[in-house]
Amino acid sequence: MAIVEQEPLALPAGTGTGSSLDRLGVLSRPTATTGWRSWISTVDHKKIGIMYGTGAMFFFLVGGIEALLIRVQLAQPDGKVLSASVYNQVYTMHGITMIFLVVMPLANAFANYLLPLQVGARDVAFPRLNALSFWIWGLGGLFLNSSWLFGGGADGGWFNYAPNSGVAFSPHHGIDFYSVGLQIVGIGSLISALNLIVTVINMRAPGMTLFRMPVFTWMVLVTQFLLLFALPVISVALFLLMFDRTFDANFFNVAQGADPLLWQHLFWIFGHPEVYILILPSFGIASEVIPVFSRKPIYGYPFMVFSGIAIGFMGWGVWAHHMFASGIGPISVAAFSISTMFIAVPTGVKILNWLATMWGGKIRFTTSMLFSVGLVTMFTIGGLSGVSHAVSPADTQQTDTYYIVAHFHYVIFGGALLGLFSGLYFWWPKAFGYMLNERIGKWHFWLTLIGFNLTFAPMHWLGLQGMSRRIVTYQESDGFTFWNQAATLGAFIIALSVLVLIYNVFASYAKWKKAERPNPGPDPWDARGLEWMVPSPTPEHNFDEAPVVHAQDDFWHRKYGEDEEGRAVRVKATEEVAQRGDAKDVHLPAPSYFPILLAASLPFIGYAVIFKNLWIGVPGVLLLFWAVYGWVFEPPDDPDLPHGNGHEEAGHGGGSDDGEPAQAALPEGAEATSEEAPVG
Ligand code: HEM
Ligand SMILES: [Cu+2]
Repeated sequence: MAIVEQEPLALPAGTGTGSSLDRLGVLSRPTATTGWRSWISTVDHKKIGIMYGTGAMFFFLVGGIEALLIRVQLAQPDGKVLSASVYNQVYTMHGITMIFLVVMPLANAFANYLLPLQVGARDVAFPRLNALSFWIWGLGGLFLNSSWLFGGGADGGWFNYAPNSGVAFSPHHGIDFYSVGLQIVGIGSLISALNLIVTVINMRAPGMTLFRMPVFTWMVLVTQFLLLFALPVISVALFLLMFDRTFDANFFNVAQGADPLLWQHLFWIFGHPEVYILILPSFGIASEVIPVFSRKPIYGYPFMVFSGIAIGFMGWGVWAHHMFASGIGPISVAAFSISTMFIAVPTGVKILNWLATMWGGKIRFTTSMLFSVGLVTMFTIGGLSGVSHAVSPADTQQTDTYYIVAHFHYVIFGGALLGLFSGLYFWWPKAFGYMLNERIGKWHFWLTLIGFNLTFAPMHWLGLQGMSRRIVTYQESDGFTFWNQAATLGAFIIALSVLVLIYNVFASYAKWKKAERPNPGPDPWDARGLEWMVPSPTPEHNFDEAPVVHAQDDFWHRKYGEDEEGRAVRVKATEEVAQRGDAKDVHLPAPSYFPILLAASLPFIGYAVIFKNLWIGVPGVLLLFWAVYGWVFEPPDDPDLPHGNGHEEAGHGGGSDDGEPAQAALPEGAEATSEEAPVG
């Protein structure tokens, strides 16, 4: 079948001719620009980012309710709220949901929305693939949670060690949904990772050299490479587990000579880089927020970037610190103990650089800044307990106790999630055109911080006193009651803080609407990145003209010069350097239904595998072929839609590392600020 480049091929008969399918508007090009059709057919990175965020917040509520159930069960000795088997399912699904369906997609929400803007691009490299990765993630997450409707969730913990994960010990389908569902979700993350990597490499604006990119963009880039290499490892492990459970293979069956440690190695070769996949984007967010609210450039930009890259590399050499008590032998234990201690160095560099950025700065404690400071302090506590795990004899005491549960909640919740909340308050006006209320925001912050520490701090000493993790209950005589009740109270304070956040979103929107939608302007925080150069909310086409970049923090340098003492002096008003966002006929990738259709085929195939029923798979396979067929024949951009607002002329989309813009046309009247001037 010959594919003629560029020329849209004649669409199959019946499309665009009023046939029933056309009346459904499925095969013909979606033209809706508002309403649900515009969302399910969008290929706009900003809308996709907002959908990732909304989906992740939905799953945060699901994972949060599971966390409250855990805490209610453990609030008193001999608890009877949940049975042991349901308890196993609840903490397992809580862990899986919070990691794969909350923190990862929330970070991806920011990456999708911001990365093209921060590098000065119109969109990501492959807009339809981007939509596909979102729908695969979203439908994969629902598929995974649908296990609750088919006998219950996975119950072997979020890392489901073999042989516990075998049918012999977990006969219901929960772990089948885990092995198939995470493979589906993984496909979405992999496609997204490729897309974002190609966007950074190929789509940077003229002059946006790699070492002029914001730290957030760098941390997202490192994260995508970690995803690119880590996801295939867990996919292989899940594939083997699926075969063991569904097709009676023996990859982890001891009786057939297999070694269950294979699963642990495969899981943690993925699992440890996974923790950096969770934290690096939040590190990037803090590196954007702290300079803006300290009114100083990030301290040690190259060190910030290289320490992130170093963490990305070193993260591959520490996985067996999760297996110190699994019998891997003293040599391996010693080696992984040392490598784990080393990884504290680049992490420490980041913490020191954030403190040095704040040092001597004019600090504004906005809600966003408070959450970033929260990240720095809570993550440091988590990092320190992490170093204590690296001391393998001590870890033999700590492993599988609540000391570990405390540790990873301080780094993932205290680090990653607080960082993501910081980003939420920082970029909310850019995405939605109104500010979140700062007073309510500060309530959200303090309730979160107090609830968080009341929940997880006691777990350090509960663990050292011998309270194992994953126990459904304990006896009065164990002496764990008081601090478990404190932890449960803390969990409910966290729940209250989440309600305050939701209230803030709706109350701020209602107040803004009532005030006839006053616009916060392109740069409400007086910030530094290119994303603040375009109006709020960001126009669909992002930039009117390709921004030509001359320095790191280029937008800041357009606004501020430097006096003799090196102090920042305003040289231009924001209105003079910001883009108006009113360009017409901009060349935009066209919406499409085929990404969601293709994604929708995967759960069918998943159910067919789990229930070993090919009939269930038939609609999935048909949908898959139809979607691929439609996708191939659908021109990526509709000839009827407006084209060419001069972006092609400006060589938009092709970053060039020599800093020389290919065919750049600087905006009317704009003059570049002095090259490379480090303005404070
Ligand atoms: C919202 C407040 C939260 C509370 C009250 C909470 C509470 C808990 C508790 C008590 C456990 C231990 C269960 C056990 O071992 O029996 C647990 C496990 C876990 N939590 Fe959370 N958590 C919360 C948020 C989070 C967040 C935000 C994340 C990650 C992003 C997370 C990730 C995990 C993981 C991975 C596990 C391990 C599950 C397993 O043992 O397989 N949690 N959580
Ligand atoms: Cu680890």
